[in-house]
Amino acid sequence: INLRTVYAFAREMYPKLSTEYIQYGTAGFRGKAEFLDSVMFRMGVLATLRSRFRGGAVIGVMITASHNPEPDNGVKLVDPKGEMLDASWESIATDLVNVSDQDLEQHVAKIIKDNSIDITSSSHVFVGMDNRYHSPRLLKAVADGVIALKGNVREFGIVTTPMLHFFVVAANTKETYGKPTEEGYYEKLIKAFELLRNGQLENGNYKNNVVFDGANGVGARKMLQFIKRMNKSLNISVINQGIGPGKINDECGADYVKVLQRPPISMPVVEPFTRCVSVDGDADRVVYFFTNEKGEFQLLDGDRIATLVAGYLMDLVTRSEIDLRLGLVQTAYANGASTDYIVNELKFPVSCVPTGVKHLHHKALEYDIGVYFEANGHGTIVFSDHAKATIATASETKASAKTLLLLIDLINETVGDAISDMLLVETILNHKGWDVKDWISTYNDLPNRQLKIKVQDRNVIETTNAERVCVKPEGLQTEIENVVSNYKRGRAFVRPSGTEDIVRVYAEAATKEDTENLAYEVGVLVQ
Ligand code: NG1
Ligand code: ZN
Repeated sequence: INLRTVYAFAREMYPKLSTEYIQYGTAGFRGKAEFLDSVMFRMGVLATLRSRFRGGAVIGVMITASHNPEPDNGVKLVDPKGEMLDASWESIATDLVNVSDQDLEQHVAKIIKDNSIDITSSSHVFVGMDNRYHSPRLLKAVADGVIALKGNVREFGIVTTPMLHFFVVAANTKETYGKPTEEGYYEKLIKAFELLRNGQLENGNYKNNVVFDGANGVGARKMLQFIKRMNKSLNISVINQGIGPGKINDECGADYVKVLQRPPISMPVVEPFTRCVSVDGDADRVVYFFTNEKGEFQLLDGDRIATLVAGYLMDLVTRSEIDLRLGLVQTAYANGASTDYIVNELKFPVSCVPTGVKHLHHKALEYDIGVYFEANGHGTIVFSDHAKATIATASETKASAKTLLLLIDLINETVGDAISDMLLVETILNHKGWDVKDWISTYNDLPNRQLKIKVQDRNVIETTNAERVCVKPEGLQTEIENVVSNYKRGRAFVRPSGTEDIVRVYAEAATKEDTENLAYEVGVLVQ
């Protein structure tokens, strides 16, 4: 392989247009699409090297800016087991993207040497993208990066982020996880879902219909595909389908609904207490919401899903008379009331980790059954090999264990998957005979508020203790604590965002008014 080709490609087709430093953050590289061509090309190169480094295992590259606005795009790498790119390679990615075109060839040679990569070995890269109009152009750049290093590239076109993770894992497990195709994905989830329904479409308070807000993103398209393949086992009406003038995530989708705590645009008139679901632009996050009889908006976010799932799994494990270690992983953004409920009512072990799925996923792997969710609706459940074997054995005699076994197939263990998570929630509510009223009455959320604060350099803020305590700049934490102490059930923290050039403020307190004031006061301290 001649590394000259890499340089030639880069110079001729993907020149670096901006010298602004960019960093591989919580969700890979993000930015305005027009500056990302060279980033994409180089990530194609890196994915090829990473695949060779991992003995030829498939590496995934997903092109999306998730819940961010339409002009943005981004790219993240998926490691062989479906995990986010290993942290030790994040800095390799950052350095590679920031070198000049002139230095690129030498830099690639250095990565190869430093990591003892056999450049002649085989390499496999899977690429997927969301439905932003600039994604196809950027996908070509990634593919050219792979081709420049003579790797094998397989393009999946428009897919959700969790679908791409699924394909990577399916291919790397020699298809024991599933078939690495779009049909293979639908087939596995729908089969499990319909077996779990077992013909029982309505039960108690549970009604068999939902409204699905697709955020004008890929989730909408894929949900329409699900509907075509399902045996009317769930009536789903899809809004914000992404056809027409609606822009991705614009006044719709999981992030909008969660952060602004209001329904998305284009909501049809529905009966009070109708279950509504919002996913984000690449369908790895999901939240539920509804309006009550007074027309008030009510949110059921990632914390609600986590507690629902945790309680249900615990119940099944107990009834199956098997001994497995269950645990739930949250971040500092989890509503305090949800944590209290899990600890005091469900008596479920909980841990708190820094923001970002990689941290949650990693921690969840420490349990036999690890449930993890960010408050924004990003999460899933992972089962250890020991758990799978134990459940399989018990399923021969216990109906509850048989249900658990089917749930494993319904869950996309590789990463948070909005559609799979939604089908899981639907299954649990159906089995319990619950409507949203039953679900929301398990505990009362504390009012909470997030603010985005623009500062000169967000990285002057450093945190510890899973981001709940600020250690730099000095003195800020004491000031925050002083403010917080004036509020009943008050809690607040600040941290630099890993995906936007801002500092995030989170506040919760006993009343809505207190929460607003607390968030404001902490925001002022940061500015
Ligand atoms: P940052 O921008 O680092 O807060 C946001 C979300 C994360 C995660 C990433 C990736 C919040 C508060 N933060 O990260 O949970 O989802 O985006 O998409 O929701
Ligand atoms: Zn997303």
